Amino acid sequence: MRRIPLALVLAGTLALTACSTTTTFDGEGARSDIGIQLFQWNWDSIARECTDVLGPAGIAWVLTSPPQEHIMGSPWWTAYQPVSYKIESRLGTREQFAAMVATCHKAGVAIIVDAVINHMTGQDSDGVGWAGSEFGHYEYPGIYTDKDFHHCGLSDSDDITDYSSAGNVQNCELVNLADLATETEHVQEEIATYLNDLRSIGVDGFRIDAAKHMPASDVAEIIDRIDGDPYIVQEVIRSDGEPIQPEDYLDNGDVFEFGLAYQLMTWMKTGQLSGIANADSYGFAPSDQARTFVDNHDTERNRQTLSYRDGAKYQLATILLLASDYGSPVLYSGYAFTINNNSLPQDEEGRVTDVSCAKGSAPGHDFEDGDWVCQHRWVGTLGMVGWREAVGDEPVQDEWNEGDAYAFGRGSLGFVALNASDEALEQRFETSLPSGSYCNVVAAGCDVVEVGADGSFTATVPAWGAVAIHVDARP
Ligand code: LM2
Ligand code: CA
Repeated sequence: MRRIPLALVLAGTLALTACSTTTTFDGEGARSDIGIQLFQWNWDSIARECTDVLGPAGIAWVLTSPPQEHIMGSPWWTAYQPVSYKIESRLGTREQFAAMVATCHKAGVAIIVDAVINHMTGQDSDGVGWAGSEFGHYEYPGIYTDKDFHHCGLSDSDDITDYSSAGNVQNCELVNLADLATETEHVQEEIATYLNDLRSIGVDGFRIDAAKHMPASDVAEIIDRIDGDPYIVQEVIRSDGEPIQPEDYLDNGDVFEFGLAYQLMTWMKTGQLSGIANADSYGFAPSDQARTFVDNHDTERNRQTLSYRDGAKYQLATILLLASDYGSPVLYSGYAFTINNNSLPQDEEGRVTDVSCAKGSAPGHDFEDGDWVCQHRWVGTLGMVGWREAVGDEPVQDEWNEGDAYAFGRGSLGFVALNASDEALEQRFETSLPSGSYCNVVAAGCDVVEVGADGSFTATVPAWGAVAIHVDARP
């Protein structure tokens, strides 16, 4: 299994006063290559989750929501309109942020920050940000003035209007968001100062938000200015026929593979789960630089992928994602909503309130707006996190494929059978596992599976469910 090159302070606390001397960690200490996006979780809640769940499960890192000062307002997306680079937001104070980093490190979990660096706000009138900084659309006192922004002149509003033109996509405004002149020395320096401030607190890496909207060479120059060797994953949404593709950014670091997320939804509809064994034939990014996912905060809203709403199907897609040898997975955990813009759980001042998981540890519940879904705690997901750790780098083998069902092993260490249909499936599977008793790790408790001397077992795979066994989970 590919392990991520992160700077991780395993020994816990890195004092706030320490400069950029993060201990470089080459991935040895991480038990898995699995990341998780905890969307809009506040810092105190992430810290607790690292200690209670993520560290014990062997999750390598958490992707946080943007930590910088943002515009006022109740929707979640205020976070994507930076007002300054103060680490002071609805998710918590700088002190709370630093405490989270230290706590997660102690639990063996690295912190990756969502870095919003393509733009500032999209507000046409002047305002005051969350931490009290004044701003205008193209004026951020002490940081940026009008000359630091693009005014592309390619459309009436200066908004992006043409995704077939790289210049339009990279120099015009994404939904009116003031577009930084990322090719300039000054802008690169301000951004790097922000990212290095985060590094000084112990942050291990960055998600580069809206990377498609910046030339790959600008992103490279910014990364060059960052201290040490942070982990980088870039958001470049794949869309066929566009001039800018994720592959253009591979020299800078990893990329999210949106193509796989779209296919996972398709495969759950067509029952062609075995398609994942041929991921390379779909024109996806190379496996060792692909960050795979079932959904993220944007796609669960624009409905281009499955989401928690799809219940058992979503769980099944997550099981397939974690079992696959293509790419390295990023789990997602957010809150329930019916309208994209609303329902972020918050107090009267707008502070995001602490997470408490609303429902049980399996899909199949109805959620109220604002409920924290905690889909990463579902038994099938946590069970497969352990399964992925157990099978390591072993190759896919012993594939079996019939109708809407698909099964495969990873060497002689683990085997999984998935059933994408409304009917339960009783089937005999041939595996390379040693004979003996195993626990089905995607079911609650230990549902025993007996593997015979010839390596085969017979099991009932539930409708829209799976059976997964591995050598480290025995009764
Ligand atoms: C991203 N990646 O490239 C984020 O993943 C995505 O969540 C962000 O959009 C986007 N890029 C900008 O960082 C979100 C949200 C938008 C929202 C923006 C800015 O999906 O709806 O736009 O954040 O907050 C909102 C309004 C939009 C308005 C804009 C500017 O929805 O109508 O445009 O603010 O005021 C006039
Ligand atoms: Ca841009």
